[in-house]
Amino acid sequence: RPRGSSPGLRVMCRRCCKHLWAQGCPLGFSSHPSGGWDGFLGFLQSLGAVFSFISKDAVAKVTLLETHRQRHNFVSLQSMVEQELSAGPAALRARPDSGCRTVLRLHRALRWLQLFLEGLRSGDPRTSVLCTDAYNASLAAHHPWVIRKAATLAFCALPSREAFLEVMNVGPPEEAVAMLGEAIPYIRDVYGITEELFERHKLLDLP
Ligand code: 1PZ
Repeated sequence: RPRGSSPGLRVMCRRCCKHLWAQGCPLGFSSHPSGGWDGFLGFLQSLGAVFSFISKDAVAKVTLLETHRQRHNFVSLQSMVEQELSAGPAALRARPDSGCRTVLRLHRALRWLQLFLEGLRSGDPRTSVLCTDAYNASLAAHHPWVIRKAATLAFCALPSREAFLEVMNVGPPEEAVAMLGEAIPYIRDVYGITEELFERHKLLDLP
């Protein structure tokens, strides 16, 4: 997609976040396919090739979850966790393609997103700094050195705050900021629900 043509965050935030939140699910299980992540990923892809190593991984994860959802008819994140745990926690830990370990990666990325969007909303113009800080406070702890290095390099290519608010395609900057204020609480709620569920089932460190 060319720059600026992404329905991106507007679609994500106004519609998908509400779907996600309604079902308490971060992914794949709402009435909206892929449960909201497609809005973000379209937006990420519109930011250009520098971010494609990130979007490729995210697309692979969303696709895996969508395949699992269709194959097993999962209706909620909770039902997926229950089904995958039914063979016991050891069997789940041994699976490199489980829905749970995949959701966990996106769950950590959602924390990054929340922190980053909060920073963007705050008015701080230094997008790369906001992004790096959000990353260091979330995903970085779970990534090996090379990934941290590559991610930090990619963040330098982020557009300015003005350009960023513009590619969000919401309208004038003030409107984009207002939309963030509307969307962030949904992201926070979805994050909290998943965190609680995974903590209860001791899944927060799935390899
Ligand atoms: C707008 C700028 C976008 C920055 C996004 C910040 C996230 C940086 C993540 C960099 C890692 C990408 C490379 C792949 C990493 C994978 O090794 C890990 C672990 O998965 P495993 O190897 O265990 O299967 N993948 C992740 O941590 C998931 C990363 C998903 C990133 C989704 C970003 C959503 C962006 C929305 C944009 C508005």
